[in-house]
Amino acid sequence: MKILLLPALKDNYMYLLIDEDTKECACVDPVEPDKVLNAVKEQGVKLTTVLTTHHHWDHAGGNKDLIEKAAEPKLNVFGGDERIDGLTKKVVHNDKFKVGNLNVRCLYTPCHTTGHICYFVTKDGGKEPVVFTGDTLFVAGCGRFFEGTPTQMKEALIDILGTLDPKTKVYCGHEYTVNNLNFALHVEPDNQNSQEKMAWAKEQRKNNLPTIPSTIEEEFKYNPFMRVREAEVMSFTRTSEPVKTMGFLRQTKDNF
Ligand code: GBP
Ligand code: ZN
Repeated sequence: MKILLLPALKDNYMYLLIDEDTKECACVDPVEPDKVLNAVKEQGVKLTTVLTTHHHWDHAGGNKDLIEKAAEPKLNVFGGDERIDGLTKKVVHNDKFKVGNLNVRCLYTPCHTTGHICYFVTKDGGKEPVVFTGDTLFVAGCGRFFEGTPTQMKEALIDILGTLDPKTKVYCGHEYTVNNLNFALHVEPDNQNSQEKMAWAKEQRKNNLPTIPSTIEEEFKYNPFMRVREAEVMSFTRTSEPVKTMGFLRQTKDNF
């Protein structure tokens, strides 16, 4: 399994997911189709699949153009929302399919939008799995709750993404890490993991490098939205209830 990170627009990330055995590949949220097709050509791989995390234009807005421009006559376009351009297969929670020899499992994580899907990818006998989290989970943060509730985001982050193999690599939809850590340190000023991640993230950005991927294990150490069960975070939100904590954190960050 090889993953290529392709920056797009101001702070979006697209990805190429390549199965090195078969040279088949998928792209995630190809908002800038020309960049994706150039990378496909350069890698000498065959693009068969589009994985769309959600319908927002900065993620799904390139689908139509890509379908027209792609060499493969029939790209499979997966997603969990009828509002996604070019959708050929609407998926639901735990739907499974293959990209070459790679196994993809769909994780339904509504909240940022009602049809948001994360894609969990493994290789039989392979190393650590990966998950493409779109605008549900960011490094050190999460997406705004445009179409959902604190209960839904708690389920998405804790019960679904949080129960994946801790070594799972997290590939998210935007480069928001430094901003997110600013907020994380507002919530937990003494969290050494957040302090260290901030120093590293600032250095990466200074050198024009991405802060992606992280891992699920790492997110539990500094992401306040993944830490809604921790005493330190609940003391900031003044409740002992994870869902209420989630709601309070989101509201606070929306106004931060
Ligand atoms: C920052 O730089 O950290 N304040 C952000 C950027 C995702 S994009 C602005 C922002 O609000 N980004 C969105 C988000 O969820 N951020 C998490 C956060 O602020 O903690 N989008 O482009 C956004 O989803 C969009 C597109 C929104 C179409 C609505 C529609 Br309709
Ligand atoms: Zn979005």
